[in-house]
Amino acid sequence: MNTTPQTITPELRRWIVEQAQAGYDAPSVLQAMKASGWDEDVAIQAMESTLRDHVDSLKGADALPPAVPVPQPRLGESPLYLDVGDRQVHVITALANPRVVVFGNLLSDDECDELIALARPRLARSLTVAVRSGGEELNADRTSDGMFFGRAENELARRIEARIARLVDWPVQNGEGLQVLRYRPGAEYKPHYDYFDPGEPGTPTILKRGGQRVATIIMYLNEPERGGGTTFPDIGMEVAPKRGHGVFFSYARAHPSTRTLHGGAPVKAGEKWIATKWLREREFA
Ligand code: PD2
Ligand code: ZN
Repeated sequence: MNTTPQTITPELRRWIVEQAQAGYDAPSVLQAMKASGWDEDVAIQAMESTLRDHVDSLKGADALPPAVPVPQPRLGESPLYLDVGDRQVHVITALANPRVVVFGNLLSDDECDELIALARPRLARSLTVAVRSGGEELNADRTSDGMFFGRAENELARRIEARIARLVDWPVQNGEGLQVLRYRPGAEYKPHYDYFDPGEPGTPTILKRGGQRVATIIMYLNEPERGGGTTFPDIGMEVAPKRGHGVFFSYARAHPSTRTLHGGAPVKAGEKWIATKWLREREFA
């Protein structure tokens, strides 16, 4: 005699998922359900629909955002130098996955000095984009002082922007203005991703202007005595802050699978100055 009510309750669905997670195969679960009075057809239907829905919910949670095109230095034939019009940039180190390229001779000593001189009077304690509101806020993970140049704000910014556009083959209009940061001894930038977190409520507002960030170039304007490297914890890499050098990395989706977690290690002695250029998917107007 069958006295079990044959309705598929949330409790039953939870139990089915638990059995599957515990490693029981479908015939065993079916057997257990039949033994406790379930009609075989109802039990099969319950298992099928529950497990299909469960797999779909996992897909939704784990789904990667779609990959988008990213800036790419032309490294196809392993050149030692890249001609960017007004100078030959040196290819020091190139990693394919994640795409990380260290460049030398990206900026001249005079350009580094001029950027520092123009930025110094405008420095303020660094803000980061507040992911909740889309505004800006003080961030304890970033203990540097900084400022932004407007894009093409002066002749030097224009020259560097045009050079980078050519270096990584990406429209100059898709770049944010250059940011300059100064780290004093002890200052650091804790590991983070440069893309905007799609899960944060402020992100849709930020993305209206130019879409996602898809690549970063950090340029070193001076040399601290010790410390201050740019670290990539997922790949165990540290880029030395060598004056005139720059590190480029790209991220085709706003997701940790890009392995572009990176940070500015604490400066142990001296000061560290950098200029950062972030590149967007579309025109950053
Ligand atoms: O100063 C750095 O090395 C550093 C590290 C991580 C800079 C940035 N991120 C950045 O400007 O986004
Ligand atoms: Zn960063």
